[in-house]
Amino acid sequence: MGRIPHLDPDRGGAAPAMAREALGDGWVAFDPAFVEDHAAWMARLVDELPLRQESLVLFGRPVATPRLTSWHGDPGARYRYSGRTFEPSPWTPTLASLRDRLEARTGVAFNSALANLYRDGADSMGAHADDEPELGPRPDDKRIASISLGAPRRFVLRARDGSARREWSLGEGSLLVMGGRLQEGFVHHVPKTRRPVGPRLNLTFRVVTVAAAP
Ligand SMILES: O=C(O)CCC(=O)C(=O)O
Repeated sequence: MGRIPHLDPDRGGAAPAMAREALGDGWVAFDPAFVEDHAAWMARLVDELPLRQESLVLFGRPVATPRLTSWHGDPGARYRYSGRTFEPSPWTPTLASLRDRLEARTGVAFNSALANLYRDGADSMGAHADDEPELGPRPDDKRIASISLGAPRRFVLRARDGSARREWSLGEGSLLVMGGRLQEGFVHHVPKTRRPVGPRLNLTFRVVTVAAAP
């Protein structure tokens, strides 16, 4: 399938547009079953992706991330995060195939994706907003589509001023899209859990500014 060349929201593909729920100055849209056979997709991706534990700088000190990650995208789709710049690894066949399905569903031409593998309940993601400058200055550029495969985990969205809080159980093929100016007013995190949980692979597809070729 060809790439969708523009950012016309929610018009692409045969699937119906996702219903949006307004949240702060942005919105979220949720489909609990976007990917069927999620365990098979996850097994293929874990095999293909160069997932590794990164060291990030937090509060001036190097800290090993409590999860495995890999960053993928079109050439030049760099991403800066907690003091590190990540060059994109190429799309793998399975990742590209999920990206194409996502484009057909959302009408958004995603050019990059961050993969996070939570090995068990001790792995987590701290509170943050996806508001890096690479995601672009216009509100609608900050559109993040999050596919979760494997064991469900809590995903918590919290208003920075404490006025609102929403959470979803994301896993087993779910899709959550965050758009508008949501990232300005809200942070999100995936808490650790003491419950025995299996591995979960999360893929956040993004549109980042592509660096010019040297
Ligand atoms: O694993 C998740 O659901 C969240 C991932 C996330 O917050 C991110 O990639 O920025």
